[in-house]
Amino acid sequence: MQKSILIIGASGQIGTELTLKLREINGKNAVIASDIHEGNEELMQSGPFEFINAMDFERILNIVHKYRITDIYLMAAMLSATGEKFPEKAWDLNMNSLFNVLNLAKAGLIKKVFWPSSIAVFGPTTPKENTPQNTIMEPSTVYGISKQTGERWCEYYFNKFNVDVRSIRYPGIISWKANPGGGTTDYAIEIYHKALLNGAYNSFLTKDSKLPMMYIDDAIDATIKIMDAPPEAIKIRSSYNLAGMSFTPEEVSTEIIKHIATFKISYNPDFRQSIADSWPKSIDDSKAREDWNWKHKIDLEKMTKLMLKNLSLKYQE
Ligand code: AKB
Repeated sequence: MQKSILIIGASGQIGTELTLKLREINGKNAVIASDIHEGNEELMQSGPFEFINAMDFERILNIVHKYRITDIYLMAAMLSATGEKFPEKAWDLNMNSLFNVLNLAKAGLIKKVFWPSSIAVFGPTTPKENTPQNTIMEPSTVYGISKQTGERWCEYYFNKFNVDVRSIRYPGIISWKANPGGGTTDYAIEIYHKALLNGAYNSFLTKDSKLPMMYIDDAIDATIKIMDAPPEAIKIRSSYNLAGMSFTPEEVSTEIIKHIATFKISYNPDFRQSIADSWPKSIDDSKAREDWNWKHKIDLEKMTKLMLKNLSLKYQE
């Protein structure tokens, strides 16, 4: 059967690059982008686009019929920092959108679902270094609570209804094509923009706030790998730990100084500090490596080169 993919939340940070990559692999007409607002020019010109509110079941159903969709990637979510400002909205969006898609799969209308979870499922009582796949999970943000609950529902739909849902716990994702939206790890993107634009950055996390992070190319690669794996290889149906690198604001700054010698960083922690403090510092992702052959490629040094090169070209346009 021909694959026909729907990306919900395609105009966002990860959705944009995921759509572009899936179109490169499957052909532009096999990948339908959708969101509540238009994406950047590259996304909008690369193939079909539909307006979809992820909470509107009838609208999603309509698009599933229209394009005979087989696979859905649900990338719409309210992230950790914005979620703390709008807790009920975050809960409604993050949970209802997931039920909409899981129920389509339960009804046999689509074949496969990708739903991202996050390191936010962990909390202050979780072991911080090399956080295991199975461990104490007491998230303290609305976003984290919604992702942990979502993981339980994914596993439940797989066990009870045989829904082929696959998920990974994204660390902070660093990218340059589309802006991030309301996360705690967003400092690690802003810092590159400000380094190029102002030569200085005022960090909202302290200098030693170490967090798990990943360059976008690795995140997209992992997403496509888990979706392409044979069903029997996917032994975890809640969500897989996934790791690339871990670093602090001070370490990114040291790396940037290798390229922009005059770069200066200052620290002015805000409400996002307590979110960062509740999350792991590093992640054990050996299960993903064993089960579906996951390998990351990009470290802090390579990522810094890529971010500065691509953003300077973007700013010259
Ligand atoms: C956030 O900071 O909220 C996200 C995440 C780690 O899921 N980037």
